[in-house]
Amino acid sequence: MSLLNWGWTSFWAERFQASAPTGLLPARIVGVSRGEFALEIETGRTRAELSGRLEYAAASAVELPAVGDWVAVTPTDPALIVAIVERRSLFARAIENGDRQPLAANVDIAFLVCGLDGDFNIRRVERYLVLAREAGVDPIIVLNKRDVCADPAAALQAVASLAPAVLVSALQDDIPALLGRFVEQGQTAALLGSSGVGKSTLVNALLGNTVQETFAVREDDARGRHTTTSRALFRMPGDWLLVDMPGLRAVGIGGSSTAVDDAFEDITELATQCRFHNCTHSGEPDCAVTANLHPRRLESYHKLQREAAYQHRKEDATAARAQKEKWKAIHRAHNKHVDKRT
Ligand SMILES: Nc1nc2c(ncn2[C@@H]2O[C@H](COP(=O)(O)OP(=O)(O)OP(=O)(O)O)[C@@H](O)[C@H]2O)c(=O)[nH]1
Ligand SMILES: [Mg+2]
Ligand SMILES: [Zn+2]
Repeated sequence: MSLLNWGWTSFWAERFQASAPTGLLPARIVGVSRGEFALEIETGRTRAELSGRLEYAAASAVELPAVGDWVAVTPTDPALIVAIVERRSLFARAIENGDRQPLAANVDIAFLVCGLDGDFNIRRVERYLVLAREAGVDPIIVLNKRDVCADPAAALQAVASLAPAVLVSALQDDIPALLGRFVEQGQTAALLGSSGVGKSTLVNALLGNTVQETFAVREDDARGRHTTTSRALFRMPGDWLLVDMPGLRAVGIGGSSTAVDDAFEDITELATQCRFHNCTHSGEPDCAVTANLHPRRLESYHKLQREAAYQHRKEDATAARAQKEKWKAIHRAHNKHVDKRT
């Protein structure tokens, strides 16, 4: 099977040529599960491991391969992943230690999936939109399970101003038609959303058969279980690609204040009418944002801005620490070298 089926274009060929050492093959990561990688090479599917060098040199988790990445591998079995081809986009979320966890790379379209069976929460949608802005990916809001919602039209209206949105039932509707129209041939999309919102059910509906296990969310353990446990890239009829992944419990945004602003374009627009050009929209006189925006949306904006600022400081500290460790390692290696000579 050809790499063309997995999104390979002249764009990637050029990027690969520009950076990959000779003798290595291009491959796309199509599965990541507990540090093991499945990939597609020109001749088909194979397993892969990280080269020690790539693993060792990574100062952050985002420097390790993620599903969707194009990589350079050795022609061995298992293949060794030697380098990551420069990414076009990266979905990542902030994790505890100031680092970021890569979720999916080289994604063109993000389907932000909500379930209208109780999971629906517009504040979480706002958070996902920030993540999409950070990644530089176009978001589509997918409101799933419309069949069990008393007023799906109201839910659609609540998000309609935020991003393109679509109301679906993974169990009843023509999902290839409803979602496929957002994705062009050769593009890669990803499904993001909490556990149980129906991401894997959508994958199955798109493929017309059951490739992903799904599981009913039970009241008592709805918080605890994830049915999907690995990240995987699937080929869709119509020749586009789709990432399914486990539901995200925590959606930690990164340290970009601009990404938050971009996700709240209504605020940026209103802010041009505030009396002070540096208005923070927190009690200044003649603030057009405070006057016109729903208080809960403004509160959400301030909260996300605070979180981005906090994350920014943490990322700075982590980066400084990683840099220090790198130098220490270099010095250690150097000293060893000197010891050997004497
Ligand atoms: N009524 C209804 N149920 C749905 C719909 N879509 C999915 N479900 C059900 O919701 C449950 C969870 O679906 P999954 O597809 O496993 O959810 P998921 O988002 O993949 O969950 P994780 O893999 O844990 O992240 C299953 O019982 C599905 O049958 C829908 O449109 N309507
Ligand atoms: Mg799933
Ligand atoms: Zn203001």
